[in-house]
Amino acid sequence: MITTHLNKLAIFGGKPAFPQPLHVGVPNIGDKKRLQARIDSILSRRVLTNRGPMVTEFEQRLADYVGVRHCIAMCNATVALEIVTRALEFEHEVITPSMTFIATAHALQWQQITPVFCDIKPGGHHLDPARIKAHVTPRSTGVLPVNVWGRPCDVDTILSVAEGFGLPVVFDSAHAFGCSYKGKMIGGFCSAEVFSFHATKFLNSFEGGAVVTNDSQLSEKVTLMQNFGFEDRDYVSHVGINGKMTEVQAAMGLTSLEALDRFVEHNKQNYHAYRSGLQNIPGVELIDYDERERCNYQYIVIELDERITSISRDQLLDVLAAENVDARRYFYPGCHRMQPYLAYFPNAGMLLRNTESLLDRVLTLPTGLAVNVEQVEKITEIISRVVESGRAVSLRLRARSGASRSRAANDPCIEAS
Ligand code: T4K
Repeated sequence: MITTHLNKLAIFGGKPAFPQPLHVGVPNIGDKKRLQARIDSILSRRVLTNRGPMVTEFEQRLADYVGVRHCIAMCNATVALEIVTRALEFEHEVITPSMTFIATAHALQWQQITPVFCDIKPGGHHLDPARIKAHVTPRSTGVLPVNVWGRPCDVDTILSVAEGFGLPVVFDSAHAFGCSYKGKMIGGFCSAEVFSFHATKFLNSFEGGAVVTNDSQLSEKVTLMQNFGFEDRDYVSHVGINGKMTEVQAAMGLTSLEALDRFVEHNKQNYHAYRSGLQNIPGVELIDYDERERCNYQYIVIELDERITSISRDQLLDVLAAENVDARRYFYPGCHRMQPYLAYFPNAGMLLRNTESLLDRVLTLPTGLAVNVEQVEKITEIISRVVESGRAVSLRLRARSGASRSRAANDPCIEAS
């Protein structure tokens, strides 16, 4: 009986639940006519870049929305992180989590700054303020926490710990545009924060990012640095780079911004559908959003407890992939287990136990405008069915990979997968 039931799963020969892959991060597109009109106006104006009117309008709207004094739009969030940390004179060592997209660490390493990886809170996903102290050395120059999934860090405690050591803080808020902390929009909490408007973010400008800050001097410096340091036509006052956002990016950003409420509402409905579909599955926990705050609901993240589900996260990933559900293991295996960090600090994991344990358990599921509630319900049904027969699915998958390994061992022409 269980065998018949399992045979229906695509991984064991059944028909995939979805004819086409469902992805994490398919871009949300706003009103195409509005976008096309904006692009037409750019083409007629023939101002394509170098901080034209579309970029300045986007910056103003972003600053108003977040409630900060300054916003500098950029080509992407990685370059924005590089520029703002450089403007703040971060150097030598900066304390940051490993539980993040590799861009956070690379933005530092690119400038020869060592990312000093700090663990996350036990049972949480964010930098643990209690562990910052252990990583502070005479070479520390800043802290770069991440508001991962758009859920805020323990902002107040981090700021007070950092202040105690005289360290400036920049939040990597790549995921957190449109979210709040204690009723105030994320973006204005420290020296500066950085948003991403990459295609996969709920609000996109194709590629794009922004530095937001209330510090006028910093804003001026960042503005110069993202334009080669040009203060005037023939006068360069800073080392700089090209971090500029183009007019077409800003046109997309503005069009996305107009549709923001619709994007959030859609994500919220998907989130609620995931929540009700997953709530009674033992060993599967959906990372929740605090609905007393503003949230963008752009990431649907589950944690799997294999001791209860009997099926591992990676096995579930494979089962879902066969059904055309392209879930992702963000941010496996963790920055500290990627190069060059692994080579530089092979034992970093010893101080990152919570991070390592979490990264072996998390899975990000598809959402956004390209995914609807019916599809979410189907995904949660699959997860429920698989976990119900977790042990049988796991044994069958293991037997299959064991068989393919032994076939490979007996046949030198076959490579084990
Ligand atoms: N800090 C943090 C904490 C971040 O998460 C990120 C970026 C950054 C900093 C740096 O921000 P940016 O410099 O990128 O502005 C994606 C994004 O590329 C990346 O922006 C994002 N975080 C990260 C979490 O996710 P990948 O490698 O997973 O993307 P990719 O291409 O596999 O896309 C995911 C899925 O989305 C695909 O399976 C299909 C779908 N997709 C993607 C694109 C780009 C589409 O359907 N259409 C598209 O155009 O990194």
